[in-house]
Amino acid sequence: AIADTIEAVIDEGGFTPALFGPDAQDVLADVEGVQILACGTSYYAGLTARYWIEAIAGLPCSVEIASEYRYRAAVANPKHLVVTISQSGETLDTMEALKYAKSLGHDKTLSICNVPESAIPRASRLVYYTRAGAEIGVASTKAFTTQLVALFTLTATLARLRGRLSAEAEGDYLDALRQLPGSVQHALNLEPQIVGWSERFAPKQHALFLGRGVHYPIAMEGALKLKEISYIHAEAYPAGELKHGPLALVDAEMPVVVIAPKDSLLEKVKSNIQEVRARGGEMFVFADLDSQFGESEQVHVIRTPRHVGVLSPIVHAIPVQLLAYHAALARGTDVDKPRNLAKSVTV
Ligand code: F1P
Repeated sequence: AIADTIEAVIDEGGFTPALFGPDAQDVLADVEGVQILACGTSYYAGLTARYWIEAIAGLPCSVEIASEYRYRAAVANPKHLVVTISQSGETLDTMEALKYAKSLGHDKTLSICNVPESAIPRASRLVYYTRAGAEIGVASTKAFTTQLVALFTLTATLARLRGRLSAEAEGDYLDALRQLPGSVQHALNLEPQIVGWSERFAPKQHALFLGRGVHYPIAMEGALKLKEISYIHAEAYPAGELKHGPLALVDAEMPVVVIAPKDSLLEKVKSNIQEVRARGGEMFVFADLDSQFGESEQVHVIRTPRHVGVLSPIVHAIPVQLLAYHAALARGTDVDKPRNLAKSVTV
């Protein structure tokens, strides 16, 4: 699915507005900020993109849960691009948020969606269809990774339009995208090890997920997937927030999943791991091949692929989703049709 999305970028010859529709040059050229609106997993894709949009495109970006946005007296800047993200394109809260944004005077609207001609893209000026194929299960999984590729593409396109993307940087990002399917395949190949972990999760009632920086939203995605399909109560925290409360929950019965690739925050994450360890917590660490981690009785490590830089959250989404999937299988829940959830939340 990711390879198809990337191929489209490469076919267009790089990060050009044409990827977002015929009107895109006009709409995107003078964008001064980005407002992202989405629910659930799509919201976490937006939170991930915020790190990219601020750092690479140099634009202010806010991300809001769509079901809340319309209850605020939001101050609209019509030069801000409103990006809705929705796998189904029919989520009512996201649609209502889009309508509210338009009523405030927002005219620059982009829908990132997986279902052609669904309601949200029809109501948007620009559309980017992710090529994830049909999501079989109710919980959004492969749509998430393709949403992230789409959002990275948007970021690089905005950066280029703003003169912030050198030819060299563009080449590097395209290379990174080309290599992404291989890294994702490597992450998928970790499945047997993840099955081993999932058996330890299955009897648990609760779990914590920790990440820092751009990997914090991936921790949130891991926690949501675990809740949605295995019904294990899970919460995600930025690792630095642990000492401000959640550490009180840590004991031998609370598995702690940590996303710890070799980025500039790794040393801080390692010290958070020590905090958990000192409280007798059992840790399950996803660490890429470049980050040094010693295993112990309390610290289990799965090595994700070599660090892929800015695209690292895309690679780390795979193992946390697989962990939820196998924990659900081990508990005997219906992974495709979780209780109380609908494929498109239209109420
Ligand atoms: C949003 C969403 C999914 C979640 C579940 C319920 O859907 O919250 O992320 O996994 O399926 O709906 P969408 O707007 O992305 O279609």
